[in-house]
Amino acid sequence: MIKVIQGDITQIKVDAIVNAANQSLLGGAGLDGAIHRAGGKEILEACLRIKATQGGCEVGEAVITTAGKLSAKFVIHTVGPVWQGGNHQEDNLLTNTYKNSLKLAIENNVQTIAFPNISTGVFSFPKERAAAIAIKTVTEHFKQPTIIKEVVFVCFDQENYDLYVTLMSNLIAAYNLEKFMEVQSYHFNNAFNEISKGRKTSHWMWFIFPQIIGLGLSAMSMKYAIQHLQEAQQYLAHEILGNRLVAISASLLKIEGKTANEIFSSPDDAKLQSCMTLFSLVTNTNPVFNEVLEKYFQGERCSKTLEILGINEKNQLF
Ligand code: AR6
Repeated sequence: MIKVIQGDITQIKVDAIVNAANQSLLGGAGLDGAIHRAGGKEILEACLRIKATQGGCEVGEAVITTAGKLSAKFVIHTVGPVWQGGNHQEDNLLTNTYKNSLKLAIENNVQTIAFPNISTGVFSFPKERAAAIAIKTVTEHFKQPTIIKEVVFVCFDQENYDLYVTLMSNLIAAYNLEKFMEVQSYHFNNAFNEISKGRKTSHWMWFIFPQIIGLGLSAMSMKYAIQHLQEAQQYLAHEILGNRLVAISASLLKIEGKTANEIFSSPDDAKLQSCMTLFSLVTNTNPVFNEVLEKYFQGERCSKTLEILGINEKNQLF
């Protein structure tokens, strides 16, 4: 699991916190100074022992010490690159700080680890670029089996926090849309054929006509729930998913003389209303969703969906 919080990393209760150190390992300004001050002299003594045996720490590498008086068990000291314009291996070296810290964490049986925004202070690495590298490297890590249960990105300043939140939400949205792409590769054609013939006969409602989270409790409905209006917007803007939803909704308009219940049965007729309600609310949406609501539900939107989205029908619609 990956978490993003805003705060002081010296106060975080995890197995290991990561320090944005320098090659001397003797402490410094910024976070490095804060960690040594809060953790006490034991940390510096441990750093000195490492320095005596290996002479310091190279850029991109990491070493581990006690966390002294801090509530973490360990401090992993890693040395980020100084930003020199981007043509001095800065991206690779920053990637290595995250990779090598995680490697060292695993070797020491660390399961929860907190990272600061390495190199983005004194070392002046551009914050957005650094955030993208940090998130990508940690996300890649979780694609392999690992003993790490939780990575916490601890952002000190507002700018970094906002950047991490935005990048993480985009990543989650992309991941969610990928789920729909995968399942629809097996089921969309079949669903489209059934609707074209005027009768839904198999199980595909959740991932063909997606609905807002909170309507259903089944594992399927949770897995394919849309998290918020912004995600519905991204779904509709997706070249394949958006066009498919519009196409299958438009094919509903061609059916003559049947109610939603006769096409979908219960409760999928209600799910259709929820889905159409959700997508009708997307900014600059396609008119087809309102047309389906008109044709099958007398223009009435799903009240539960409106409630979950916090929309007052009287104020916003019609
Ligand atoms: N908790 C979390 N993050 C913090 C904290 C804190 N208590 N304090 C600062 N930050 P920096 P660097 C953030 O300068 O750029 C030292 O002198 C801060 O807002 O500490 O890798 C070392 O000895 C920033 O986003 O590290 C090196 O010489 C991030 O931590 C050099 O600075 C990193 O800022 C390393 O520079």
